[in-house]
Amino acid sequence: MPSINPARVLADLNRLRDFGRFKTGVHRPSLSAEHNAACHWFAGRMAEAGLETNIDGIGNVYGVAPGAARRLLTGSHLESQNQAGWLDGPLGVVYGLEAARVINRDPAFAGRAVDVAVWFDEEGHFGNFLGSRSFVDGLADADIDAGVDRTDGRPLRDALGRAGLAGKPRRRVTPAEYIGYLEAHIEQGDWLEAHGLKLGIVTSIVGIWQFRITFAGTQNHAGTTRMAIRRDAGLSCAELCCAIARRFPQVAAERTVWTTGRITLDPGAPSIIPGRAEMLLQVRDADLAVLQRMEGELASLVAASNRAGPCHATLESLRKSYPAVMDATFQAALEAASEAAAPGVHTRMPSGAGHDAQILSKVMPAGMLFVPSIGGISHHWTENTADDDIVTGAQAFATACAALLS
Ligand code: HGY
Ligand code: MN
Ligand code: MN
Repeated sequence: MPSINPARVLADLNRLRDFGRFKTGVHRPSLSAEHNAACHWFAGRMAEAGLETNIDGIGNVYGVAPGAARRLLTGSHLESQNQAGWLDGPLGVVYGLEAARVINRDPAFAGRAVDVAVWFDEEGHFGNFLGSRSFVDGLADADIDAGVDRTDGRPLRDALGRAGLAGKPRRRVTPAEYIGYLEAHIEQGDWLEAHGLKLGIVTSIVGIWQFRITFAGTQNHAGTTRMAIRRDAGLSCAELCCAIARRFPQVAAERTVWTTGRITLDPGAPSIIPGRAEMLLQVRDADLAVLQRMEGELASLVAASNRAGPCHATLESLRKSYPAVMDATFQAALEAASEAAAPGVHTRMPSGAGHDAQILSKVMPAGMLFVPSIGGISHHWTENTADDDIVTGAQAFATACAALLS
């Protein structure tokens, strides 16, 4: 079985940390200068490994081994959440590159190869898995036209143009082009660490349903407007958050989670009653029927808010990714490789985070491998994984790639 180069894996990961460094993490939003630079640097590393590289019209970065008849696709993403961690994404692309390095040039794997993809915007700065969806099922141009940066409102088309990608064709998967897709990722939770485990074989990936609820009230003076006649959009928003906190636990399943990640009050001044409020709510579960049930409950709570008044709430569905089950053969290969790399300290587990693997699983067998997150922290600049665990994961990943290509 192939042996990875631990120092090279750690060096690539730490080099990627330089692109948008923020405290001990990174701030590398999609199509930022730092993200573009990281993608170009990584394309150079793929070229050094003998892969033919290309950045396509949606910003996916591909490394393709020339001449192989039997291919395994690997990958993840290089943009980060705002002011977040250094490993969420980069771990998977570096593992894929390392597997390509130790397998593609091995005469024992003649005619077989590992390709690597860096998927654009997994973190959803502009939309819903735009990069991997573009590769898998084409992604309508209208979705790109509609994309705006959720932080600064930049149109996606403008950002693509500034990155030199305007008008470039977008690569689309062809049937049977790959035997499947394998992605490594940090767990982003504390299950592995809490149970003294080193590797997680992912069984399923949650669906993420994202909603915006907007409250229309009446902006007015905070001092002279009598309490009895106020239409305070901020208060109505807070009351819905409390109603959700009371009702959702009664209808949720065991692993259902929900988060109000952003509340915006307009105009957001202490002496002005907010005339408008907006909340972004996200619900996640691995069961489609549960997601549908939670959406129904949300609609009921919004309707109840409107019956009670005094503000009017509008519910919008912003994005829906669907749950995915990982391929059984790929899970078995990952489990065998995990047993070889870390005997007895691995487990099968669901993913509470969304990943591009759930998009790729629509058109090919897909599997995922997790490594521990220290303290279960992620989407925060303190996100980290011990070097030894990074190296163990890289070895298990390459071993699984080789087994699947054998
Ligand atoms: O939010 C997620 O599940 C992923 O980390 N973007
Ligand atoms: Mn990620
Ligand atoms: Mn993430």
